[in-house]
Amino acid sequence: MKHIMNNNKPNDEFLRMLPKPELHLHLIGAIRRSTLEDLMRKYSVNFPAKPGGFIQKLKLDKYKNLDEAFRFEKFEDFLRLYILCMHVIREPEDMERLTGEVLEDLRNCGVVYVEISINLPPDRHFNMDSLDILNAINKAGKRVGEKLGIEYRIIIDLVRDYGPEKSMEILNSMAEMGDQNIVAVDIGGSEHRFPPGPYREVYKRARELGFRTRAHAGEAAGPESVWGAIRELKVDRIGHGVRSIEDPELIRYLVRKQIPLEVCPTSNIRTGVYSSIEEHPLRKLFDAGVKITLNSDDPGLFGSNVLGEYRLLMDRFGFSKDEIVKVVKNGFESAFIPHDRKEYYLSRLELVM
Ligand code: ES4
Ligand code: ZN
Repeated sequence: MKHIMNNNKPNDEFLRMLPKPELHLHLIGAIRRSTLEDLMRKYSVNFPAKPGGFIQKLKLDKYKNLDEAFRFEKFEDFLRLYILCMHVIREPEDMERLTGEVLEDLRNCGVVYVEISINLPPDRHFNMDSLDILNAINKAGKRVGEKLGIEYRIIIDLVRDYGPEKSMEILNSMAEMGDQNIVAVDIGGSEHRFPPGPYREVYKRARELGFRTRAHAGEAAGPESVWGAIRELKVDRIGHGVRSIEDPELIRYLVRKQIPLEVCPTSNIRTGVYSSIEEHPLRKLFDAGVKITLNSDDPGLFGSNVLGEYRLLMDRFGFSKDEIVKVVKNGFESAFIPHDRKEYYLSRLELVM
């Protein structure tokens, strides 16, 4: 009679114990606040801004202190804070520390598999080139991942603001770097200013090189951006995609093809895509049969974490246990790993049910 006793109402312990995937996480945006402060001290990047200094160049000088900068309400202001973080990750040891801490924080939320996004700068970034960055991530990733029991892969964000030519250069350099645990490419950055179309050849080349693909779309721009990612770039997954809800034909297409959306509700509130959780279309997307996955995007900068996103499913979107498990399964099924690895994670889920 277990199934009668067993209600379908989730609780915190259930959410924590579920072995979860995280498919949409920017490594830089996952930085701990305390680590950002440490690194700012290390490199003497301080508020208030000095004339001609970096804080001013980045237009962060309208803030008196870091607290104020963390209260961004617009995507542009968020990106400025993101660039400040990049600016104080200068040495391989900074990158290793960041990676180790991020994996530790994820594991504490019950994440067992993560795809980490990172952008490779077009030029040397202080004391690191692209290979130094990847080596640092893989060094910490291997060590901490094995110790804590969390598997990771890397997604390279080609950043639309760099333009397709620069992106193609970065992509071609990736082909020469040997095995770096990279599974896919992405275009993040300013979606509203850079539509996907011009990236068609970059994505074609990425597939030829054996990479899987996703694009940020339907976050800062509307359904046409998602259509572009699908038709022009032929992506495997959509980063965000929530604004697909504005086009019923697109919703039917996403359902029929089961194209995964990487939904990040807290991110959408913090960057102003929706003004409240009540307005967020997550529940509508799920009920329509869209294959949604749940992710945290930039938890360090949003002051959130993956577990908090699952709490939103439970407390604010009214998801049952079964519905939450469906979202977790969607994530493992959509991961850029071989079929047998997916089966492994799906079977681990069975054990906690
Ligand atoms: C993004 Cl770094 C980052 N975080 C959240 N949303 C994004 N869209 C494009 N880049
Ligand atoms: Zn993102």
